[in-house]
Amino acid sequence: MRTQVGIIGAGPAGLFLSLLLQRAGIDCVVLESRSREYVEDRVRAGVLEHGTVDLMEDLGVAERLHREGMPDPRLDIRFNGNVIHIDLPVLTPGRMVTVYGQQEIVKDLIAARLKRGGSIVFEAEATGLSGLDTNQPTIHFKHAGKDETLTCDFVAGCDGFHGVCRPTIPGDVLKVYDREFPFGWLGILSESKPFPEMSYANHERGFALASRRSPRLSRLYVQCTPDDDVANWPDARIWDELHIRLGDEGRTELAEGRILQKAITPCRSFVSAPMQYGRLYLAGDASHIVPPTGAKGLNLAVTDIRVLSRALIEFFKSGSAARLERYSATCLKRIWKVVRYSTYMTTLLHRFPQQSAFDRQIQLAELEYLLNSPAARTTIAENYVGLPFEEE
Ligand code: FAS
Ligand code: PHB
Repeated sequence: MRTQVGIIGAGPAGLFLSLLLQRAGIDCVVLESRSREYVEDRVRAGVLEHGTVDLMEDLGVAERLHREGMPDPRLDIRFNGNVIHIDLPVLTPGRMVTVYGQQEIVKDLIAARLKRGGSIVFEAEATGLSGLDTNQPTIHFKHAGKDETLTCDFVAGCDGFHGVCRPTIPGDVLKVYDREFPFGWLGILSESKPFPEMSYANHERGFALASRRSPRLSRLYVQCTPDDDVANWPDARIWDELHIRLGDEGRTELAEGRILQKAITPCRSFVSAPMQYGRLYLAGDASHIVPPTGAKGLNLAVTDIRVLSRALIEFFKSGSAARLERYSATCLKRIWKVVRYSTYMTTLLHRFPQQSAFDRQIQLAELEYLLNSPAARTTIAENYVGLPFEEE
């Protein structure tokens, strides 16, 4: 097989890239190791920044998003009986976020890609790359029990944190920045009336979050140990901890319901640089992950793709490689600001096992400061809705 851009991974990064390149008349092929059903059922992120919604509108794939997505003007932070209200349109005039499940975005993007005649090869697992230092790199992959190759002008590594692309960059070239937090998130999807607001909680027993996917579907999280197992979390224990940590001891606020999905996600900040090597360009989780506290993983993948698609289109249209050469530097400036924000929110809201009494007082003082300072709340708001996109 041959194409101009070989895209590994049909997550948000790979799918958005395929639609942007296709619209510019650039031939690309998406290779995805899992089945279509699997990727469309994978429950993950849920909060879309303004910029992500704008991109979906720009690509003409936002019709269902506007019908089923939920514009979210506010987030609450609960601690010690207090509630910090962060009103997004007040603090960042005219801006807010939209709640819409990542799996719904993936469905919309796959449908659009296929309807527009683009190709996605499902159950095609990339096993390696060769020729990255030439202008004809090759992706080696397995499909239908056969060893196949895809030769291209460029490879887009959109294969997530456990993909094959990042490890292709030599160890003496790739620098890794890594912080594993001493806790994870147990996330559930439940058939229950959601909380009216996006509600985060810092509680003595640990962090909790009440989010949603629809007026009848709740997305709820509790902090757990990093090596925890869902088997340790029967439904009753999950609901008990959610009621307590969200300050609903009277059990009058949080509605319970049938739990449809349970999974544990580690909390980790990870950045790898550079995000390019020869004709390979990494985007999204293939290059970086952030703790889910800031609701940024998906949105950061999208901003990488905005930069990469623009650079590739410029190359194919004008022959200029200027944007490609500075791709990594351009993305990393924003990535580190988002990692900073996600790390700040994670440090603010979780109970750290080794937390000293001093650190606990600092954490509570930070929360009190947010409670009483519009300026402090504005800094959270402007990061939460999404920092301005500094077009290069
Ligand atoms: P993805 O991981 O989404 O996509 C990579 C794709 O590449 C996958 O479909 C994979 O099957 C495929 N692939 C991997 N190796 C391959 C190979 N060798 N060949 C072919 N294909 C291959 N973010 C939030 O903002 N909020 C959340 O609540 C949240 N929860 C999360 C929960 C979990 C369990 C995980 C893992 C992540 C979560 N995230 C969350 C982050 C998540 O949303 C990512 O940021 C987002 O999926 C990034 O998109 P991609 O970069 O496209 O990577
Ligand atoms: C979600 O709805 O999945 C969600 C919301 C806010 C976060 C993380 C995840 O910070």
